Amino acid sequence: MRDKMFVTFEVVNATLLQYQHKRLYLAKINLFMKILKALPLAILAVGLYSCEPNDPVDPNDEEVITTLNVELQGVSSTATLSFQDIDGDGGDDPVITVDKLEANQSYSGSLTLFNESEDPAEEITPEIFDEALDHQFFFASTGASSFAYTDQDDDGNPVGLTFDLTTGDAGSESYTITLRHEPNKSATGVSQGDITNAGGETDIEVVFDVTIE
Ligand SMILES: [Ca+2]
Repeated sequence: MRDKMFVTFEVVNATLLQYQHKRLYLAKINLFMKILKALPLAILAVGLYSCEPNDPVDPNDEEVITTLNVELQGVSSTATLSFQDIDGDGGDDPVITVDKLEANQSYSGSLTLFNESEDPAEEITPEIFDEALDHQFFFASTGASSFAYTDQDDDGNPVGLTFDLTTGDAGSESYTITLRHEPNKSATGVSQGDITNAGGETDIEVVFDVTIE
């Protein structure tokens, strides 16, 4: 009887040992799998870190813009408005050229921007396109001409790199084109083109005196 009990105890003990070994083995496999899963993330993190540029460009920096060109495509004519001030505010006066516009005409408009204070000149348009969420152009006229956005950022808000212009009757008007950096696009009226509540910083503001005939 005592022998039998002892044997039974041995068997139970052996089974327990086996069970413990199995648990330990499973725990080891578990740890190995965890390391295996974490490895790609760790490699990715190291990879990302080493891709970090030595001289990171602050995305909040205002752009240096010396030149703004407005290309207008009408039904039967084209017109260009251009502003260039290589040395920035002060110093030399800006060079502004303006084509005459036709009265009561619809134009498809597009903007291009450059930093010509550098050699070679840098086109800024792609940067504004890439950072569309943080930029918006505003258009205003002293006359009957009206502007409508024809582009959108990823949130469905306007940018203004392209737009439609509808001119009014013959006469003289001033168009003001303003580029705001980090405007509040969801503030009242802003996505409709009203600069009043836009906030942010002005990257460039240009006034074109146009003749409509
Ligand atoms: Ca100047």
